Amino acid sequence: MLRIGIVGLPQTGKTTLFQILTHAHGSATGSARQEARVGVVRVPDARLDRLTEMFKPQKTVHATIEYMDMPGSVIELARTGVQSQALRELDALVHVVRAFENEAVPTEAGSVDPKRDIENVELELILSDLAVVEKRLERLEKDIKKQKNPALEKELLVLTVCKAALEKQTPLREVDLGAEESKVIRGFTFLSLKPMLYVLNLGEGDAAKANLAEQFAAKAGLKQRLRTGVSAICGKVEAELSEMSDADAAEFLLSYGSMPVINSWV
Ligand SMILES: Nc1nc2c(ncn2[C@@H]2O[C@H](COP(=O)(O)OP(=O)(O)O)[C@@H](O)[C@H]2O)c(=O)[nH]1
Ligand SMILES: [Mg+2]
Repeated sequence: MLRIGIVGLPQTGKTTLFQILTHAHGSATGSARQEARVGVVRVPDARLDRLTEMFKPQKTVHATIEYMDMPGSVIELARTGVQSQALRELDALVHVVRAFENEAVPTEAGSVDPKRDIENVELELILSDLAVVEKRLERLEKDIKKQKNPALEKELLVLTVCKAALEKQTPLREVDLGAEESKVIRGFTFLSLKPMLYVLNLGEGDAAKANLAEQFAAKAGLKQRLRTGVSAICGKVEAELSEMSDADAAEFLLSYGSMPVINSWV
């Protein structure tokens, strides 16, 4: 099962997105403050439906995804040893980036600036990995001096490449390591190595602007990055939609003049 962590700064819409994806109910700011909430969803798959129809098996097993609503600030999580463990266990990250203005919902930095937030969080993931790499390299150099060992030398080589990338502030997910090299570093569960999907959480006024995610991705230099995707939603509209019947949802959508579900992958 794929484990995907919904991360970001406080008050960006993480819990809202979690609730949309998992249809979980309850207060967005309630008891889920301290611990990550977990929701398992079945992945819709038209091919599987067709096969089930054709073969009528006793049981149909969908692929599942586990979403974790990671509370608080991902920066704090990445900085704290014990808590970063929860991040390390994830297969991929969804970074919810606040793009909606709402004075009633304060932002941590005092203003809405998606590009800044993305860069700050990325830097934190990179610094966390760099600390791990430096510590391991120190140890490796000592061990290799004592005794020649091809496996350790290989590890040294790969980690040196990683260190150089991290020092240039390049996340490891964007480093094109070979299969064998990737295997060497798998055990470190580096944070900046995890595939990343940025989800821009737009204001209601922007809900109908279908190409906003793409424009933003281009401006923020996020296009054509390895293992990186950009998408946009309007959390508030989506949250309302997910509570409605299909008929009500269709009517509600019409009032927006177009589909508020903005989904652009780059
Ligand atoms: N205006 C507006 N408010 C939103 C949107 N998404 C979330 N919010 C509000 O922002 C607040 C924080 O959302 P929440 O999902 O709890 O953020 P979290 O702290 O990242 O989990 C809540 O009051 C939400 O109703 C949005 O797209 N537009
Ligand atoms: Mg939350």
